[in-house]
Amino acid sequence: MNTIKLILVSCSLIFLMNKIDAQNPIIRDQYTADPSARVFNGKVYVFPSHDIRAVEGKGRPGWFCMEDYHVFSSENLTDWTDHGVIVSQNKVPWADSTAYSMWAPDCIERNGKFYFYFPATTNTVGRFGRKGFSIGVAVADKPEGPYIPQNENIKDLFGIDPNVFIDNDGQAYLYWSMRNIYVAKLKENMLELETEPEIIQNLPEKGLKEGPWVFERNGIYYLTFPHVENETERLEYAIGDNPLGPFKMTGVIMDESPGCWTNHHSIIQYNGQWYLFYHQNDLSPDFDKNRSVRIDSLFFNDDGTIRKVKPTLRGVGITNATEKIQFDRYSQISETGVNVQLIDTLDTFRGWKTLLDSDGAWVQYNAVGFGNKKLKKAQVEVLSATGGILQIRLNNANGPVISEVKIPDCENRTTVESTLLKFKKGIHNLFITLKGDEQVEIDWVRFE
Ligand code: FUB
Repeated sequence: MNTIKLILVSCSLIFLMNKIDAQNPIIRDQYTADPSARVFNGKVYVFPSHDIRAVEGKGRPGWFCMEDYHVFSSENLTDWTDHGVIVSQNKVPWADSTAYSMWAPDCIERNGKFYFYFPATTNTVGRFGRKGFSIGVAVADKPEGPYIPQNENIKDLFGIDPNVFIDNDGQAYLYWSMRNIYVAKLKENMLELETEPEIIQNLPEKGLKEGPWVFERNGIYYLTFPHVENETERLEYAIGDNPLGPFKMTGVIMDESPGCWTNHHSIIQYNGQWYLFYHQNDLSPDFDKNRSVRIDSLFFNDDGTIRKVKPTLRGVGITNATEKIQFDRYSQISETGVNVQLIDTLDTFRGWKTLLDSDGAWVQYNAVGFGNKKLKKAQVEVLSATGGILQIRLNNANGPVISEVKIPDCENRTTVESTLLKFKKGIHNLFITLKGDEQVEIDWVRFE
């Protein structure tokens, strides 16, 4: 390989291995939806759909538009690596490469191979006399790929939202949806159905059901899925003692979210904690078919039922004090005097800013890791036409002040430094409070 080629390959690898640090949403440089999370080799991998904006000639404007899949990985649920495109519609022999319909996927490991299941519109006319959704598989030796799509979709399967579950006895099951939720056993090769598809019974009859996700915990099989009980999708679950059912409707995991009609999720346990991966439309407030993946912690009651998860902006994971702490992804805010807005509504990928404008207004941001090495300064990226005073506090809105930041009047975004009055090692919940009634816009805070 000559030098220029080598430089080009290295540059594209750096691009593909893009590192993203995050709270919620966890990926902020592109739209992501329908997250299927898996633990492979001690890391969490997320296989989402990849929403893009449809334009004339590329997808159907106003509708879902997806042409490929990326995979992301993380060891700390905070820093995410984008491994780039793993499957795209023009590389799948059986898929219509003009359909932009690569909807919710899933991936599973078996005997050292990684099986990536994805729906797409077929390029041939099916049993309903038209092209329709089916599910196919792409296989890889590593979770990051390369994935090789099979030549054919799974025979006799019409539907979307594949989910695979392998039981303790080694039997694999494929679940999917098409108004109802279906299940069939998979053959040992993971590529073909072993049994006839069956509709799972005893689920709500009215309202769309889709996006199944099945897991087992302490002998209970959980069938979890989005369902439209009222206006938009909420996450519900049923339990049973067999992967084929019968299942009994048991409860709601997450209520309907305002602004985003769909929700689609997965549930995993990682390092002893359970997590719910789901999506909302944080980066596209005006169009809910450009979605973004979020994570929040999930907890069980002693009887095995699932406690309802409240969606948060803070999400999960520890934020390192020396990295930019985005307070707009807050854990909590005061009842008045705080407003979170997009920095640029025309380029939502630039993120958000926090506006404080009344004395005592505060923003709480949990789980900041200060480590053991003494930090001496706070840096705050701000904008304020009048100037003002911010106080950074520990533990609560009246807790000890660890830094007082005097903001000069500035017309452009400015980084202001202040001394760290107290250093406490470990992980802390931080508060920023406004002293006085001046208006101050905060982009981020970090410590040195
Ligand atoms: O992403 C397209 C579709 O929206 C998914 O397949 C459904 O589960 C819903 O999230």
